[in-house]
Amino acid sequence: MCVEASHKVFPEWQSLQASKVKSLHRTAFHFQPPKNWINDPNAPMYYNGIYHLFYQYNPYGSTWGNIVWAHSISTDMINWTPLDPAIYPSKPFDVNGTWSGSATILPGNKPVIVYTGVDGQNRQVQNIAFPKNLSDPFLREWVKPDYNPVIVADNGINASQFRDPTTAWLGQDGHWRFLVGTRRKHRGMVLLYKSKDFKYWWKVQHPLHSAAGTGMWECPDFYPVALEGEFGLETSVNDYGVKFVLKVSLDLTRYEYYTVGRYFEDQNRYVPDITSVDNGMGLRYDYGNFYASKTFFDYGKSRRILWGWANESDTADNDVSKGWAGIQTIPRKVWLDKSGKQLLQWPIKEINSLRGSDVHLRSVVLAKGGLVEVRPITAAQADVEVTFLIPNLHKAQAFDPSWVDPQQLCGQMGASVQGGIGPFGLLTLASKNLEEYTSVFFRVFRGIYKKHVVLMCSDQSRSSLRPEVYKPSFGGFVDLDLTDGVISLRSLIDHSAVESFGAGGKTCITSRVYPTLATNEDAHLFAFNNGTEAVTILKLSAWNMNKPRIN
Ligand code: DQQ
Repeated sequence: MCVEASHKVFPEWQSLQASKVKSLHRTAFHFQPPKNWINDPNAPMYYNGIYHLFYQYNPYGSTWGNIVWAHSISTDMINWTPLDPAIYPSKPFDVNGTWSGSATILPGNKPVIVYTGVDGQNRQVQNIAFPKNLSDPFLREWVKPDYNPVIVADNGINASQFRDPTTAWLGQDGHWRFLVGTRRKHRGMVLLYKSKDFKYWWKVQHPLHSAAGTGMWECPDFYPVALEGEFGLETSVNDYGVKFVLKVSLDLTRYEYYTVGRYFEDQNRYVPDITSVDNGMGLRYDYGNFYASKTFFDYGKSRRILWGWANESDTADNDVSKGWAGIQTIPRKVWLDKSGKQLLQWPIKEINSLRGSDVHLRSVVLAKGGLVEVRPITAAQADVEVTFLIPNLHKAQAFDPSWVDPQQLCGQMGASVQGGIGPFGLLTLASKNLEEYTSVFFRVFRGIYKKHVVLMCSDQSRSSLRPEVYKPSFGGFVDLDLTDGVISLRSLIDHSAVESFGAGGKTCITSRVYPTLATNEDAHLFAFNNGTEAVTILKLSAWNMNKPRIN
């Protein structure tokens, strides 16, 4: 086994087709192709009324390898139609790989893709591709001009660590710009390239931004967010009413981090706000299984949409035997929180169109040890929204300031470890007698520097009776003013995926799990409280989710 572009390569498996695709644990309303391996979402875009999603895909097996850009289209980002791969190795400048990249809509309404090619000498280079026929509404075929590559690694850049161009933006000076991820020794960074014509590119002397000790920055994303309101901004907007977000996918940890800050275009620098931790330990879009994400500006609905890849938590030989691996998370709208310190994320509203029959609870008190089954519902394929009220906030246990790692804390204090206020939340994908469940819950502590510290966990440790599965207890803190004692949780449950949104999308966690008992009709959903203090379910609504047409 070796590692390439951070993906484990199993040479003996990368072209091994499963004889039959196993449907157990396949998701119903998440984006998946019918079989094989997928990873990063690429070049998502909205063009003339159609959403395009490209993604890294292995046409020959369910581990990473033989990567092409698979292509699907949609009018609602819920139902998807597959097309033939749009970009695949075919030229000297990408003969060894067509890796991740992004789309830009050029003036005159002309889309262009910039992607990383791996050339004949295994160097990572940046290439561009245009639609062959702009009057084809589906943009099926893409042409790579012979003047590619448009960027090669110059002296001082490690050509095997030089990839994943961002969407380009147009500066005040009329020059295009995009970023490419790289590292110098252990310093992760994004290099800034400029062009007048999108063909000839030159590198700005210094990186737009870098951080010591963070290693290779994969799949960077850089975009403006409005200081007020939930609407999104086109990537070239840069005025007094905006801040900027820089997101990087850290190859070292396989987690993603973002900062919120200012972009000084004339100095070619991005400076994170002092409230944004900038050392690879700061804010994350998602504290669970979520990587290589990318946003795009949806011209149709003036919002910014985030796609992320949720890999399997299963072993590679199980991926091979089930014949598929990887899903894309539900597209999320992203915007800046009122505090200006973090983003908020929420599943696109189109997902609500899949909601079928429903069940509602109101004003249910969950005393210490309380457990309420939410039924009748197809708990393996559901959308749940719940609002809790914590009446006795003063009973919260003290927070120890040495608890800096939320994931570690969730690992030590699972759903079965009694607390003061919490753990309370949901047991998703639960078997009838609770041999299996994925718990998504909160704990509230009394803080020192702030009134309350809220911890959110998505705990996979009891998710499956199968011992070989990776079962972390993911966790993140929720920056919430709890004075009214109200906190909300939404979970999208889809057979092997549990995507959860705490406090209106302040903290999000995606889990991939493989129950053996809690499958299909045998899956259950519970609300629970394992704190000494009672909490009240002010309102809970759960819906069966219908299955859209996906690929
Ligand atoms: N996946 C791609 C690379 C990228 C990595 C290769 C991130 O371009 O750096 O499949 O998952």
